[in-house]
Amino acid sequence: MAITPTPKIWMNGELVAWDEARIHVLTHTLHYGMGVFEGIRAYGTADGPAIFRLTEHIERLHRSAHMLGMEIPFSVDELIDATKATVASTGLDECYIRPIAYFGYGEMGLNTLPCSVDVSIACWPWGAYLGDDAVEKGIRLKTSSWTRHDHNIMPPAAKTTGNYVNSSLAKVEALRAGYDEAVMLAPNGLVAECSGENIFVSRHGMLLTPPLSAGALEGITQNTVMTIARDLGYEARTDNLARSDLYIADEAFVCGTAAEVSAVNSVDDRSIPCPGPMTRAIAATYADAVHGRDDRYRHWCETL
Ligand code: PPE
Repeated sequence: MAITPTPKIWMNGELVAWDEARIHVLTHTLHYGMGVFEGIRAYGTADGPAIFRLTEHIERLHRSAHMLGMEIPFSVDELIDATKATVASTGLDECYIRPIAYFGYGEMGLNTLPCSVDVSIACWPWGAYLGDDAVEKGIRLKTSSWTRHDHNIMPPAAKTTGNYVNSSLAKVEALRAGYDEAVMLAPNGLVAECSGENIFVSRHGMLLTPPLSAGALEGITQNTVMTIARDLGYEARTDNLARSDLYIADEAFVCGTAAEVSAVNSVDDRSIPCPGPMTRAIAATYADAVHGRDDRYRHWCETL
Protein backbone atom coordinates (compact mmCIF):
# COMPACT_ATOMS: atom_id res chain seq x y z
CA MET A 1 0.00 0.00 0.00
CA ALA A 2 1.38 3.35 -1.02
CA ILE A 3 2.71 5.73 1.60
CA THR A 4 1.38 9.29 1.83
CA PRO A 5 4.12 11.56 3.21
CA THR A 6 3.55 13.59 6.37
CA PRO A 7 5.62 16.65 7.41
CA LYS A 8 8.07 15.13 9.94
CA ILE A 9 9.83 11.93 10.99
CA TRP A 10 11.47 11.51 14.41
CA MET A 11 15.11 10.36 14.11
CA ASN A 12 17.36 9.79 17.11
CA GLY A 13 15.83 12.52 19.23
CA GLU A 14 14.70 15.14 16.74
CA LEU A 15 11.93 15.74 14.27
CA VAL A 16 13.32 16.08 10.75
CA ALA A 17 11.59 16.87 7.46
CA TRP A 18 10.09 13.73 5.80
CA ASP A 19 12.46 13.95 2.81
CA GLU A 20 15.50 14.37 5.08
CA ALA A 21 14.89 11.10 6.98
CA ARG A 22 17.62 9.24 5.10
CA ILE A 23 20.09 6.48 5.97
CA HIS A 24 23.31 5.24 4.39
CA VAL A 25 23.24 2.17 2.09
CA LEU A 26 25.78 0.53 4.38
CA THR A 27 23.41 0.68 7.35
CA HIS A 28 23.97 -2.64 9.14
CA THR A 29 20.31 -3.72 9.46
CA LEU A 30 19.66 -3.20 5.75
CA HIS A 31 22.13 -6.02 5.11
CA TYR A 32 21.44 -8.48 7.93
CA GLY A 33 17.81 -7.93 9.06
CA MET A 34 18.66 -7.33 12.73
CA GLY A 35 16.11 -4.59 13.35
CA VAL A 36 13.01 -4.38 15.53
CA PHE A 37 9.86 -2.46 14.78
CA GLU A 38 6.27 -1.78 15.78
CA GLY A 39 3.00 -1.04 14.03
CA ILE A 40 0.68 1.22 16.02
CA ARG A 41 -2.48 3.15 15.16
CA ALA A 42 -3.78 6.51 16.30
CA TYR A 43 -7.54 7.05 16.13
CA GLY A 44 -9.75 10.09 16.37
CA THR A 45 -11.58 10.21 19.72
CA ALA A 46 -13.76 12.81 21.47
CA ASP A 47 -10.56 13.93 23.27
CA GLY A 48 -8.61 14.33 20.01
CA PRO A 49 -6.18 11.84 18.46
CA ALA A 50 -5.34 8.93 20.78
CA ILE A 51 -2.72 6.24 20.24
CA PHE A 52 -4.15 2.82 20.98
CA ARG A 53 -2.14 0.94 23.64
CA LEU A 54 0.97 2.96 22.83
CA THR A 55 2.72 1.97 26.07
CA GLU A 56 2.33 -1.77 25.37
CA HIS A 57 3.65 -1.34 21.82
CA ILE A 58 6.75 0.54 22.99
CA GLU A 59 7.31 -2.03 25.75
CA ARG A 60 7.15 -4.79 23.12
CA LEU A 61 9.67 -2.88 20.98
CA HIS A 62 12.04 -2.96 23.94
CA ARG A 63 11.33 -6.69 24.52
CA SER A 64 12.02 -7.45 20.84
CA ALA A 65 15.34 -5.60 21.09
CA HIS A 66 16.16 -7.48 24.29
CA MET A 67 15.68 -10.77 22.42
CA LEU A 68 18.17 -9.60 19.77
CA GLY A 69 20.66 -8.41 22.37
CA MET A 70 20.13 -4.87 21.11
CA GLU A 71 20.18 -1.95 23.53
CA ILE A 72 17.82 0.83 22.48
CA PRO A 73 19.37 4.14 23.57
CA PHE A 74 15.95 5.62 24.44
CA SER A 75 13.77 4.56 27.38
CA VAL A 76 10.15 3.44 27.01
CA ASP A 77 9.01 6.82 28.37
CA GLU A 78 11.23 8.75 25.95
CA LEU A 79 9.86 6.77 23.00
CA ILE A 80 6.27 7.26 24.18
CA ASP A 81 6.85 11.05 24.25
CA ALA A 82 8.61 10.89 20.87
CA THR A 83 5.72 8.96 19.31
CA LYS A 84 3.19 11.46 20.62
CA ALA A 85 5.28 14.37 19.33
CA THR A 86 5.56 12.75 15.89
CA VAL A 87 1.81 12.18 15.62
CA ALA A 88 1.13 15.72 16.87
CA SER A 89 3.50 17.13 14.22
CA THR A 90 1.37 15.64 11.42
CA GLY A 91 -1.85 17.34 12.52
CA LEU A 92 -3.63 14.08 11.61
CA ASP A 93 -6.48 12.65 13.65
CA GLU A 94 -5.82 9.06 12.56
CA CYS A 95 -2.64 7.44 11.30
CA TYR A 96 -0.45 4.35 11.30
CA ILE A 97 2.79 4.68 13.26
CA ARG A 98 6.01 2.79 12.54
CA PRO A 99 8.82 2.99 15.12
CA ILE A 100 11.97 1.08 14.16
CA ALA A 101 15.27 0.48 15.96
CA TYR A 102 18.18 -0.71 13.85
CA PHE A 103 21.91 -1.19 13.85
CA GLY A 104 23.33 1.82 12.07
CA TYR A 105 26.19 2.82 9.80
CA GLY A 106 29.82 2.35 10.74
CA GLU A 107 30.34 -1.39 11.22
CA MET A 108 29.94 -4.33 8.85
CA GLY A 109 29.97 -8.05 9.50
CA LEU A 110 27.74 -10.22 11.61
CA ASN A 111 29.02 -9.08 14.97
CA THR A 112 26.49 -6.52 16.20
CA LEU A 113 28.28 -5.85 19.50
CA PRO A 114 30.18 -2.76 18.26
CA CYS A 115 27.21 -1.36 16.28
CA SER A 116 25.39 1.84 17.11
CA VAL A 117 21.60 1.63 17.47
CA ASP A 118 19.45 4.19 15.65
CA VAL A 119 15.74 4.78 16.19
CA SER A 120 13.14 6.46 14.03
CA ILE A 121 9.38 6.95 14.19
CA ALA A 122 7.30 7.73 11.13
CA CYS A 123 3.56 7.99 10.67
CA TRP A 124 1.23 8.33 7.76
CA PRO A 125 -2.47 7.79 6.95
CA TRP A 126 -3.20 4.09 6.31
CA GLY A 127 -6.64 2.72 5.52
CA ALA A 128 -8.08 -0.79 5.86
CA TYR A 129 -5.22 -3.31 5.56
CA LEU A 130 -7.23 -6.25 4.20
CA GLY A 131 -9.86 -4.28 2.30
CA ASP A 132 -12.75 -2.05 3.37
CA ASP A 133 -15.30 -4.87 3.55
CA ALA A 134 -13.12 -7.39 5.44
CA VAL A 135 -15.57 -7.66 8.34
CA GLU A 136 -18.72 -8.20 6.27
CA LYS A 137 -17.36 -10.19 3.32
CA GLY A 138 -14.43 -11.86 5.02
CA ILE A 139 -11.07 -12.82 3.58
CA ARG A 140 -9.85 -16.00 1.90
CA LEU A 141 -6.95 -17.71 3.67
CA LYS A 142 -4.49 -20.19 2.23
CA THR A 143 -2.22 -22.46 4.26
CA SER A 144 1.28 -21.41 3.31
CA SER A 145 3.88 -23.74 1.87
CA TRP A 146 6.31 -21.69 4.00
CA THR A 147 6.73 -22.85 7.60
CA ARG A 148 6.75 -20.22 10.39
CA HIS A 149 10.11 -19.77 12.14
CA ASP A 150 11.15 -22.30 14.72
CA HIS A 151 12.07 -20.71 18.09
CA ASN A 152 15.61 -21.99 17.62
CA ILE A 153 16.00 -20.41 14.18
CA MET A 154 14.85 -16.91 15.02
CA PRO A 155 12.53 -15.82 17.82
CA PRO A 156 9.02 -15.47 16.35
CA ALA A 157 7.98 -13.57 19.50
CA ALA A 158 10.35 -10.74 18.57
CA LYS A 159 8.99 -8.30 15.99
CA THR A 160 12.20 -8.22 13.98
CA THR A 161 12.64 -6.98 10.42
CA GLY A 162 14.33 -10.27 9.46
CA ASN A 163 11.31 -12.33 10.56
CA TYR A 164 9.32 -10.66 7.82
CA VAL A 165 11.23 -12.36 5.02
CA ASN A 166 9.22 -15.41 6.04
CA SER A 167 5.99 -13.36 6.22
CA SER A 168 6.51 -11.71 2.83
CA LEU A 169 7.23 -15.03 1.11
CA ALA A 170 3.96 -16.38 2.51
CA LYS A 171 1.94 -13.24 1.72
CA VAL A 172 3.06 -13.00 -1.91
CA GLU A 173 2.53 -16.74 -2.47
CA ALA A 174 -1.05 -16.42 -1.15
CA LEU A 175 -1.81 -13.31 -3.24
CA ARG A 176 -0.41 -14.89 -6.42
CA ALA A 177 -2.63 -17.91 -5.85
CA GLY A 178 -5.69 -15.62 -5.61
CA TYR A 179 -6.12 -15.58 -1.82
CA ASP A 180 -6.08 -12.59 0.54
CA GLU A 181 -3.73 -13.82 3.25
CA ALA A 182 -1.55 -16.77 4.28
CA VAL A 183 -1.92 -18.81 7.45
CA MET A 184 1.37 -20.28 8.56
CA LEU A 185 2.06 -23.53 10.37
CA ALA A 186 4.83 -24.02 12.90
CA PRO A 187 7.54 -26.66 12.26
CA ASN A 188 5.45 -29.14 14.30
CA GLY A 189 2.53 -28.64 11.89
CA LEU A 190 0.30 -26.71 14.30
CA VAL A 191 -1.15 -23.31 13.39
CA ALA A 192 1.06 -20.34 14.29
CA GLU A 193 -0.39 -17.14 12.81
CA CYS A 194 -0.91 -15.25 9.55
CA SER A 195 1.78 -13.29 7.71
CA GLY A 196 0.80 -10.09 9.56
CA GLU A 197 -1.98 -11.03 11.99
CA ASN A 198 -2.91 -13.42 14.78
CA ILE A 199 -5.71 -15.88 14.04
CA PHE A 200 -8.74 -16.85 16.13
CA VAL A 201 -11.29 -19.61 15.59
CA SER A 202 -14.47 -20.33 17.44
CA ARG A 203 -15.43 -23.95 18.09
CA HIS A 204 -18.36 -25.00 20.25
CA GLY A 205 -18.70 -21.42 21.50
CA MET A 206 -15.06 -21.22 22.66
CA LEU A 207 -12.68 -18.68 21.11
CA LEU A 208 -9.17 -20.08 20.59
CA THR A 209 -5.91 -18.52 19.39
CA PRO A 210 -2.42 -20.08 19.21
CA PRO A 211 0.02 -19.15 22.00
CA LEU A 212 3.52 -17.71 21.75
CA SER A 213 4.95 -21.26 22.04
CA ALA A 214 3.23 -22.10 18.72
CA GLY A 215 5.28 -19.37 17.01
CA ALA A 216 2.72 -16.57 17.21
CA LEU A 217 3.63 -12.99 17.98
CA GLU A 218 2.15 -11.90 21.32
CA GLY A 219 -0.28 -9.65 19.54
CA ILE A 220 -1.58 -6.58 21.31
CA THR A 221 -4.79 -6.82 19.27
CA GLN A 222 -4.97 -10.51 20.19
CA ASN A 223 -4.86 -9.47 23.84
CA THR A 224 -7.45 -6.73 23.25
CA VAL A 225 -9.75 -9.21 21.50
CA MET A 226 -9.47 -11.73 24.37
CA THR A 227 -10.43 -9.00 26.86
CA ILE A 228 -13.34 -7.80 24.72
CA ALA A 229 -14.53 -11.36 24.09
CA ARG A 230 -14.63 -12.14 27.81
CA ASP A 231 -16.38 -8.85 28.55
CA LEU A 232 -18.99 -9.84 25.94
CA GLY A 233 -19.52 -13.09 27.84
CA TYR A 234 -17.58 -15.43 25.54
CA GLU A 235 -14.95 -17.88 26.70
CA ALA A 236 -11.55 -17.18 25.15
CA ARG A 237 -8.14 -18.75 25.66
CA THR A 238 -4.84 -19.49 23.93
CA ASP A 239 -4.49 -23.09 22.78
CA ASN A 240 -2.82 -25.08 20.05
CA LEU A 241 -4.80 -25.36 16.84
CA ALA A 242 -4.45 -27.96 14.10
CA ARG A 243 -5.17 -27.21 10.46
CA SER A 244 -8.37 -29.26 10.86
CA ASP A 245 -9.58 -26.84 13.53
CA LEU A 246 -9.55 -24.14 10.86
CA TYR A 247 -11.48 -26.18 8.32
CA ILE A 248 -14.30 -26.99 10.76
CA ALA A 249 -14.36 -23.68 12.62
CA ASP A 250 -17.77 -22.21 13.45
CA GLU A 251 -16.18 -18.78 12.89
CA ALA A 252 -12.70 -17.48 12.23
CA PHE A 253 -11.10 -14.06 12.12
CA VAL A 254 -7.64 -12.52 11.98
CA CYS A 255 -6.54 -9.51 13.97
CA GLY A 256 -3.69 -7.08 14.16
CA THR A 257 -3.04 -3.37 14.49
CA ALA A 258 -3.08 -2.86 10.73
CA ALA A 259 -5.80 -5.43 9.93
CA GLU A 260 -7.93 -4.67 13.03
CA VAL A 261 -10.57 -7.46 13.22
CA SER A 262 -11.17 -9.07 9.82
CA ALA A 263 -13.47 -12.06 9.31
CA VAL A 264 -12.29 -15.18 7.48
CA ASN A 265 -14.73 -16.71 4.99
CA SER A 266 -12.64 -19.73 3.95
CA VAL A 267 -9.39 -21.57 4.52
CA ASP A 268 -7.97 -23.52 1.57
CA ASP A 269 -11.39 -23.16 -0.12
CA ARG A 270 -13.24 -24.81 2.80
CA SER A 271 -15.92 -22.23 3.59
CA ILE A 272 -16.48 -20.93 7.11
CA PRO A 273 -19.74 -19.19 8.12
CA CYS A 274 -19.01 -15.47 7.77
CA PRO A 275 -19.38 -13.08 9.42
CA GLY A 276 -20.48 -15.01 12.47
CA PRO A 277 -22.15 -13.37 15.48
CA MET A 278 -19.01 -13.48 17.68
CA THR A 279 -16.84 -11.92 14.97
CA ARG A 280 -19.39 -9.18 14.34
CA ALA A 281 -19.77 -8.35 18.03
CA ILE A 282 -16.02 -8.36 18.67
CA ALA A 283 -15.26 -6.25 15.57
CA ALA A 284 -17.90 -3.68 16.56
CA THR A 285 -16.65 -3.46 20.16
CA TYR A 286 -13.06 -3.20 18.92
CA ALA A 287 -14.05 -0.25 16.70
CA ASP A 288 -15.72 1.43 19.69
CA ALA A 289 -12.69 0.73 21.93
CA VAL A 290 -10.08 2.23 19.60
CA HIS A 291 -12.20 5.34 19.05
CA GLY A 292 -12.63 5.87 22.80
CA ARG A 293 -16.38 5.24 22.64
CA ASP A 294 -16.37 2.49 25.27
CA ASP A 295 -15.51 3.58 28.82
CA ARG A 296 -14.23 0.10 29.72
CA TYR A 297 -11.30 0.60 27.36
CA ARG A 298 -10.69 4.35 27.58
CA HIS A 299 -7.42 3.77 29.47
CA TRP A 300 -6.02 2.15 26.28
CA CYS A 301 -6.53 5.39 24.30
CA GLU A 302 -3.38 7.39 25.03
CA THR A 303 -4.03 11.00 24.10
CA LEU A 304 -1.27 13.31 22.90
N1 PPE B 1 1.56 -11.49 13.88
C1 PPE B 1 2.34 -10.90 12.95
C2 PPE B 1 3.27 -11.73 12.16
C3 PPE B 1 2.24 -9.53 12.78
O1 PPE B 1 3.02 -8.93 11.86
C4 PPE B 1 1.31 -8.77 13.52
C5 PPE B 1 1.18 -7.29 13.35
C6 PPE B 1 0.51 -9.44 14.47
C7 PPE B 1 0.66 -10.80 14.62
C8 PPE B 1 -0.47 -8.72 15.34
O2 PPE B 1 0.18 -7.93 16.30
P1 PPE B 1 -0.50 -6.63 16.93
O3 PPE B 1 -0.43 -5.55 15.92
O4 PPE B 1 0.29 -6.37 18.14
O5 PPE B 1 -1.90 -6.99 17.25
N2 PPE B 1 1.56 -6.79 12.09
C9 PPE B 1 1.88 -5.39 11.93
C10 PPE B 1 2.60 -5.15 10.64
C11 PPE B 1 1.85 -5.37 9.40
C12 PPE B 1 2.66 -4.92 8.21
O6 PPE B 1 2.20 -5.11 7.09
O7 PPE B 1 3.73 -4.35 8.38
C13 PPE B 1 0.67 -4.51 12.14
O8 PPE B 1 -0.47 -4.97 12.17
O9 PPE B 1 0.86 -3.31 12.31
